[in-house]
Amino acid sequence: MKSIVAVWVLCGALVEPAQVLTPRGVLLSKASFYDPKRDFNCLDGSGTIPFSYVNDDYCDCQDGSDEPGTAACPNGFFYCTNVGHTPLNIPSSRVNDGVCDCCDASDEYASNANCVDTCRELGRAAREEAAKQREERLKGYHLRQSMIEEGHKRKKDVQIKIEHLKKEKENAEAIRTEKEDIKKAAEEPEKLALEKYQTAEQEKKAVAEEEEKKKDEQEAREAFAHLDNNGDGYLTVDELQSRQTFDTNRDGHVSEEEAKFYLRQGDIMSKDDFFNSGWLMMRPVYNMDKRMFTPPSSTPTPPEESLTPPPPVFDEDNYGTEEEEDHEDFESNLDPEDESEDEDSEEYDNSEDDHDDAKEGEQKEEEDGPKYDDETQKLVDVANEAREQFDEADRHVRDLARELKSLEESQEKDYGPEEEFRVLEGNCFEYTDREYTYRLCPFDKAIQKPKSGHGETRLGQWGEWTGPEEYKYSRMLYSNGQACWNGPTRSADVQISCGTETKLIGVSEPNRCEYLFLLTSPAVCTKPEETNGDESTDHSHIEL
Ligand code: MAN
Repeated sequence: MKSIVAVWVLCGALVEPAQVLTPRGVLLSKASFYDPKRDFNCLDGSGTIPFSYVNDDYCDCQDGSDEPGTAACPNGFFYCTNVGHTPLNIPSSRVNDGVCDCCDASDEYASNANCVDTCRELGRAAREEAAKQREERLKGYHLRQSMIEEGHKRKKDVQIKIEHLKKEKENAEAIRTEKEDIKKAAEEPEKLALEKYQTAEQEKKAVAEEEEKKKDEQEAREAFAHLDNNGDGYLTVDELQSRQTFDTNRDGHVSEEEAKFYLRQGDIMSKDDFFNSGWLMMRPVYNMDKRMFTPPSSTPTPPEESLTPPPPVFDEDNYGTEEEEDHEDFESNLDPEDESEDEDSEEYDNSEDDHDDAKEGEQKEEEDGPKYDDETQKLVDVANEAREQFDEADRHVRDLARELKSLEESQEKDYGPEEEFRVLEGNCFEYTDREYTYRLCPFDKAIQKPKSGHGETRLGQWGEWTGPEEYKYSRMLYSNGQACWNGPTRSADVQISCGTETKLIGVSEPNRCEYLFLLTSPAVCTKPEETNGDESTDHSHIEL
């Protein structure tokens, strides 16, 4: 049943010094298991067969080890020696399948594929390519040595600069303390001299406030007398209902509810309550009411266009443009939220007022002469000069502190085990594809810029080394970039391979807003292994 097709291959060219015969397709290192004088033990121990069953085109062993030279076992492997090039392990199914897989043509010994042995040519080309790559790697490795040297030098220089800056900062701090003392000494007499001005100013202000208060009180008294129709010292619902100005919903008459609103929900309001709180509510509408009986100062405006509720009913002929202003006052009294808004806008207005005041002050000063007497002015000038000098000294200290901080931070960064990446700091590398130009500034940031259009997108800030444990310096992560619409923040993964130049050779976006940068750099070039001079005998095998 089993035809014995034990085909023997002479591998003398490869094996020194003793010549070994192996069945077809057997890996040289396993040749000793195939001894024609003994039964064959399947390599996985699944059985023992007569040696004549080896390569008989029938699969006996579970691991396919009895059929290294045929396609009989689905899980077997065929070994091509490929003399002159690299040996290869191919799946047994490729034996005699009409396709040349082994460059020495050994896998197609019984097919019509007419394969020819091209191992020597291919081997030569591969060796040339390998030599070229080795050369590049070596060149990169030497460049890496210079990067290391430069990195160490820079680290030392930065350290020297840090020490220098620390001293400079100490001096600057001492100067600042001096200037601060001078400033304090100058401000003391200035403060005393200005106090008398401030006191006069405050007194003037107090008088003005007092006058204003009196004016308000007088106004309130007059208003009360006016509203208190029967002069009994109380305001009543009836009395307010007789004043159209309290018709807040403009339905033509003042309802009891509207009147009570101004009486703080009561039926009656005493004079004291009116002065304490009632007047504050009534004043805006009352003043409006007053104006309605004053001849207009400008063309009347139709009510519907200019007013929003709750305005008073008014005499169209007497309606003036100031009404809106009063209406706002009215609303601010009714609605606490509006009040805060009004405060805001008042604040805003105040700043303008301040500005105007300052201008006015300047003008006034020009008109009235200098603000202070000679002696005070001198003290103010001396204090101003001292303040300026202190500010300058303080600025200097802060500038030095900033510079120092940035250098110290840079000193703490991980520029690789031998400082080999340090020289890349401060440089940027670009790559342009169809849509974008990408820029990588090592230890700083990664950027994306559309070719057409403006603006840059931050893809990430320098984060950390993320390579595998054995060589973590082969990968960098730039994280916390601009947020992706409806997605995560952008990030860039930078994978570094050996090259004679630090260069971006590709950028892609494998996942939305996650970018992959391919960077070559001598910084990752390791020393190539020494070759033994006979590259044709490279017998490492590759399993397909
Ligand atoms: C921009 C670019 C793209 C990114 C989209 C996500 O167009 O940053 O790379 O995929 O935003 O919306």
